[in-house]
Amino acid sequence: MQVFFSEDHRRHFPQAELSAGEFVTPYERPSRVENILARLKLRQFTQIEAPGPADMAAIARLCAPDYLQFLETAWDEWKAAGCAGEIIAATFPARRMQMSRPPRNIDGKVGYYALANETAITGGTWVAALSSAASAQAATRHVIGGARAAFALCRPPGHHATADMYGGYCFINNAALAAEQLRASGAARVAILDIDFHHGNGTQDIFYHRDDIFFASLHGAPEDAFPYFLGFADETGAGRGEGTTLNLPMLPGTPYSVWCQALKQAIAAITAFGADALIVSLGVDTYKDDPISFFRLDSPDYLDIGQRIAAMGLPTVFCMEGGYAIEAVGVNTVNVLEGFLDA
Ligand code: 7XA
Ligand code: ZN
Repeated sequence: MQVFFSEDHRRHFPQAELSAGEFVTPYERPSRVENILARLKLRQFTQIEAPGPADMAAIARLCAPDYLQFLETAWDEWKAAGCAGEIIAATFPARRMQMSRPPRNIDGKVGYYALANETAITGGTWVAALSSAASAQAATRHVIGGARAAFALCRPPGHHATADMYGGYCFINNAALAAEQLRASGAARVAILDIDFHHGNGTQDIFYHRDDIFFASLHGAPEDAFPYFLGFADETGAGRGEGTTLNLPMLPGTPYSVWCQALKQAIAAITAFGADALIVSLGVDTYKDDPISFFRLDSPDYLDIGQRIAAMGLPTVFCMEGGYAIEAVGVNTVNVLEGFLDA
């Protein structure tokens, strides 16, 4: 399976994440992909390619222009305002405040475009986010060109990013870009299967009113898990999109036996939808030892997941999302790909 990956991910390496009331080294860090790359090489995934430049026109079609402008210029504005540290959001438009007026002040703007404050922006974030999007675009091009599957080793991840907000370590929604690209290439119906531990609120938000893109997500129940405010089972799509969103939230301690039933349900729904192509938001923070999550999947389970996804028989783009148990992230991620190839 062809892998697309950009070294520019390293340009995004914030030093601080606000977690449990303390500043810690961010869980989402470069060593995650280094571990995945090492495992890919060990398991003879030798076709690893740099993606080339991002298709900016496609990104501009997906995201709000003011949001992209913000991402591109935030660091310079922040520094020009005399801010010493990394960009961290502090003030948000909360209930009954104005949601539609981006402030002039950079501190205000940051809160306006952020959906949470664990995600810092640094001088290299914009370049890294574009390189991650470029990997998703290149992997999708490869599948459009006839390959059965491709793996976009995206970092930073994407599924929390909406068209106009960043957070949850995400800036540009890579899976959404892939879905639109597949649609533009002629796939009439596209499905996104999000198996990351966290609900893909950004992907859901982008496609909530669409009847041509199905979104299914297996995740920690929002009552218990980030992003807390979306991903409930009764969110099923709206307007023309009614019925094209499927949320399968699960409780703390969920083992693979239970999780796998949800996977089967999601696969059955995607099959019934009649998808012509599939994108997998591939997070492995469902792993039992993940430091910020609470499911109990084990490494061999990821082989089984890959096999079940392959049995759908669809052209498939895998986009990397989360997974923070650094020592196991490579084995678990590559197990999904190997399970897919072995099926
Ligand atoms: O899939 N999304 C992630 O893995 C990022 C979750 C960020 C959680 C931050 C909680 N303070
Ligand atoms: Zn996650």
